[in-house]
Amino acid sequence: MGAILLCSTFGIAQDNLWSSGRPDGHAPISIMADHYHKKGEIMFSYRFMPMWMSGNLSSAKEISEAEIHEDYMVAPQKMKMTMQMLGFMYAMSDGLTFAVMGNHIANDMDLVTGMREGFVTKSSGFGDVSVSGLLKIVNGNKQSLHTTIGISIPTGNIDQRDDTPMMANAQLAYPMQLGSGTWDPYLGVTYLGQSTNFSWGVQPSYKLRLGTNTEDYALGNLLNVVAWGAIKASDYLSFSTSINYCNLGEITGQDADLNPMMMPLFNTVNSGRNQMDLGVGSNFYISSGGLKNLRLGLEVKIPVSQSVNGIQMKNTLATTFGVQYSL
Ligand SMILES: [Cu+2]
Repeated sequence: MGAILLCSTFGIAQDNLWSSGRPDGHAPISIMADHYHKKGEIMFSYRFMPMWMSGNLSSAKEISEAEIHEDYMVAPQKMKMTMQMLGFMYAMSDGLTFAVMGNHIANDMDLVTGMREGFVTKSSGFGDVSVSGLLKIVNGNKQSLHTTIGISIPTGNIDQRDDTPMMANAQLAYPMQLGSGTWDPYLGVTYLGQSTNFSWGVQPSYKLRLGTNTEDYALGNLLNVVAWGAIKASDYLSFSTSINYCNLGEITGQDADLNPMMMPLFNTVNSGRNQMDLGVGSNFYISSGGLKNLRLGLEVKIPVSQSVNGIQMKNTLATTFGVQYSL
């Protein structure tokens, strides 16, 4: 009720509305569901998101391959995960925007045995599809608040296999799989604010896993909190910085095809992490002409602190390049 009153009070002065019609009217490109649309608007987006891992951590400290080989036959060395994401948004009304996202994932992992034999495993294919509704709570006084309620549908394959020196067509580690295998509802709240030359936002979100998947496990729940600020350098260019905290829970259950003594990422004790990332990015926005409402975004994120349960790979860099176009 309070929100409705606020909405109608602030809604009178159109100049006072928070607006997406500027380069920093969208959050840094790695952030999803940061904005909603006006009734009838449609938006398509494409994101290219490579991320890299290198070396291993035991809790928050680096651990050598030799130390890993004391307990496991194989040690992971490097991993690259490339996600490509397609998104579609449609505003059914000024208060409700519908969003669907699908992705394609390609993973590469370099590993080494205790006998120093190196090998590579690969997996690729379509990941999970998410469907969500973005509900505007209030927009006024150059500030906006909305909530996102969604569900991730387990379309991604979780039986990815590849040949290894130990076994042909071996089940691959949990992080090499393409989806969670479970239906994952999520809830997020996004606060946005802007002044003439600056903008900022905060978005906490939580993703829950329902039940266990066909391989008898469930990934940990995911808490994510991101805050960002941006400066509008001109009508078409902005620069941003962001700080992201995430807490991913431990895997429950286990995939019977994965021998926990083989390598750290086959053992669910080595799952779940806390991580803080610092990001810098830029948005480019065309506000008029034939390419009106075309946006390009680039963001680079570097982990500034990470602490893992047990032994896991160390994240080193995550980048996002994206194109968005609204009609
Ligand atoms: Cu959009």
